[in-house]
Amino acid sequence: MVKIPKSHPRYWSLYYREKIIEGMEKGMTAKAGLIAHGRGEAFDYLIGERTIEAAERAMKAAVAKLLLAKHPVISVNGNVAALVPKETIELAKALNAKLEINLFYRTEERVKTIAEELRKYDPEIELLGINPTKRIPGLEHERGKVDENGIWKADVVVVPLEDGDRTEALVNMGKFVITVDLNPLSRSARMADITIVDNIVRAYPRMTELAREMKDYSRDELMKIIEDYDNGKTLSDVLIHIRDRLTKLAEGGIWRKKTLE
Ligand code: PTJ
Repeated sequence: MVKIPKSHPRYWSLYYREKIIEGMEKGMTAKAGLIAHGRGEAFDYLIGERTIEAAERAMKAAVAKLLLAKHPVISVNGNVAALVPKETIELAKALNAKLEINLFYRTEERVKTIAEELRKYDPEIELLGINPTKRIPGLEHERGKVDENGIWKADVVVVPLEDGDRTEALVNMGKFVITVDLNPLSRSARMADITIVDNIVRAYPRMTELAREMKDYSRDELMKIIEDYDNGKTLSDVLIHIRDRLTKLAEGGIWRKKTLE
């Protein structure tokens, strides 16, 4: 990994970019994952590279739903394994959720490499999706393979940084789908039951904090949070946030003022 000086004004952005490149070089992240990351970066710029109120609201509803779930599963893909391996394990533990490696561009080699990466952070962690025997109806080829004890059986599934097709197929299977996606306009964002429009590097640690806080809430309190939640409003609020932010920037002037001589 290229060493980036901490003093660099874009340190964190470059740091995670290097993580994704490293993930690809290790054989975890798909080449298309680099493109997906760039798209995420662009939306993060528009949002302001921070967790906005609409995302916080969505995270709270997601955590409430996951705490109430009978069989919650968190899906792991190549981008997630490169960016937040440790944080994914922490979140699964805080929620008592299972982890399933589920890849869009599935190869057995990638599954194995991702499992090895995750086990660096917890050698005992249970990982599903290694030998999946079930298939998501309507999804062709490798990407539809799921674990009988994982996504197949799950009532609530977290599918971050996901392709819209698979999100839709999971919704059609009757799953409650939670996604983390920086693009509020993506098919995944619009298909999911709860959409967290935030960078996964910020969202997962915050969700873990929320899970630890909310695990003592009563069933009624958790149900109320879910009932009051409106995903359509969340997505609208994100778009309004971007619009207002861009208007403010355009009116205030963001360019370096320079006198031409
Ligand atoms: O590892 P695989 O084989 O399962 O493949 C993973 C990718 C990401 C290549 C695959 O799922 C894919 O093609 O996804 P899409 O359709 O490009 O969607 C990924 C979405 O994640 C895009 O809408 C991005 O804006 C968003 N995204 C990218 N990086 C982040 C992100 N959202 C949150 N946090 C990020 N760091």
